[in-house]
Amino acid sequence: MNIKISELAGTFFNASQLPLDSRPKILFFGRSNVGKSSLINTLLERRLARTSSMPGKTLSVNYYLVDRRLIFADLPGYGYARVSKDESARVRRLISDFLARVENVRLAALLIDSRHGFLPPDLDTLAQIVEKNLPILTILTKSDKISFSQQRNLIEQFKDKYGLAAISFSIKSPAGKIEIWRLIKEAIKE
Ligand SMILES: Nc1nc2c(ncn2[C@@H]2O[C@H](COP(=O)(O)OP(=O)(O)OP(=O)(O)O)[C@@H](O)[C@H]2O)c(=O)[nH]1
Ligand SMILES: [Mg+2]
Repeated sequence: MNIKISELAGTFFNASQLPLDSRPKILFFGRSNVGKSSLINTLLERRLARTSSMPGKTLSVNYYLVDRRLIFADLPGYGYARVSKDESARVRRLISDFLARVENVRLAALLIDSRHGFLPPDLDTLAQIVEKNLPILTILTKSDKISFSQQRNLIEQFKDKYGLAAISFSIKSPAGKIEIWRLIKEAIKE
């Protein structure tokens, strides 16, 4: 995929700022620090989304416009124990208000850390995505941190236990990126 243009197209801290927007969208959900912004940067081949080794970097919904026609929505990370209760509740509310309002979602990518698997807040997010009937793709991030056979087992487990298609991804290897782009293209076909 040759991306010609990508740019930050909006930053929203609360539901009242969310625009009505009918352009096709790919959403990126996941716990704080799971690698959402890093994945977006890898896909766009640019350091557009800010990343950090400190969890809680992205606290807003950020829209990236890709080739003038597709929106990548980088969602704030949830489940980080060290943010205040108020902040954590604000993030959860922002995500659920966003889900209630967002239009034309072509794919909801749910990122899960390969080392930790599903944790309770992920199941909560999964339930929200399922309730909205959105097409879902589970992406097992940081796959460089586990072995090849562990990756395979995890993918099997996601299929058997949750009925979810999952793929492994690492910012250190191009294989996952090619596959994710293939799935995105498939999802945005008219
Ligand atoms: N080893 C390894 N580290 C990664 C990978 N992806 C992301 N990281 C690192 O994990 C940290 C968090 O990455 P981010 O992309 O900022 O995570 P995020 O999900 O956007 O986090 P929040 O914005 O806090 O929700 C950074 O230090 C990244 O460099 C990966 O595939 N492998
Ligand atoms: Mg982020």
